[in-house]
Amino acid sequence: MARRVGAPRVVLEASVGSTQDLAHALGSQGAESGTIVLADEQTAGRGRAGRPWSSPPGAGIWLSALLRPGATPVGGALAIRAGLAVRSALSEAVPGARVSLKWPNDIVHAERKLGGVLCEARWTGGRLGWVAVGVGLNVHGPIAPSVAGTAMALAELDAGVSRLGVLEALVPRLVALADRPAELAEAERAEYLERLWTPPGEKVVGVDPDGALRVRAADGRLVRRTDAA
Ligand code: BT5
Repeated sequence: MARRVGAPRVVLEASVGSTQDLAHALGSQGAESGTIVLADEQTAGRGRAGRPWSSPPGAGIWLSALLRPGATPVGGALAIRAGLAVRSALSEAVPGARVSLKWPNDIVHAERKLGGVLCEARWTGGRLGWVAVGVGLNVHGPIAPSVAGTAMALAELDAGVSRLGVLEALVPRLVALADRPAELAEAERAEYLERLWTPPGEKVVGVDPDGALRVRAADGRLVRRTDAA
């Protein structure tokens, strides 16, 4: 599996609480950057700010990448990049699906959520130890009733989608994120804006090198949105 998806090591589990917890445990044991944790099911998958992430068995890709970035990413730069990596991987592996990003890093199609990204850093003595980059993607479904109104699966857009096909495109892109500079480059910011879905009425002016979104509010003020929670 590791050879197939282009990772130094892949840990495969039938069922876990959260792949993030397993990635952190591996991080504390010295596992190398690019180690991937995959589970068929999560019983306590989580989103940002402690929100729950529904992860039924076989329904999607529930993955954490353990990364040890050479340069400590500023603000939400890594999360923005991870979203871009997912979108780019999907355009290669699921060409029938047109997906966009919703700030900071939801993967959406026509306002419905296909997936999300959760970055959790662990620090030791003021230095970045590692980051667990969690990616949840609804591939085949089923979608849990609790999110049925807002979520969808890739198979609704392309019946031929396969989890392995998506992983082959996605994992090398995630592993490579450890080698990126601290700030988002101009080209990444431009790509992000090009792929961004914004709610009607919202005027996005730009994205900063730390991933903050600059939005023109209704009263004309410029707002810098950094709160990814
Ligand atoms: C996210 O959080 O979108 C990040 C999700 C990351 C999940 C991955 S799975 C592998 C790894 N291990 C983990 O434990 N987590 C990561 P957030 O933006 O906070 O969105 C959470 C919200 O999305 C919830 O409050 C629901 O409304 C909705 N949601 C929950 N499960 C969903 C699903 N399967 N599909 C679409 N929406 C969902």
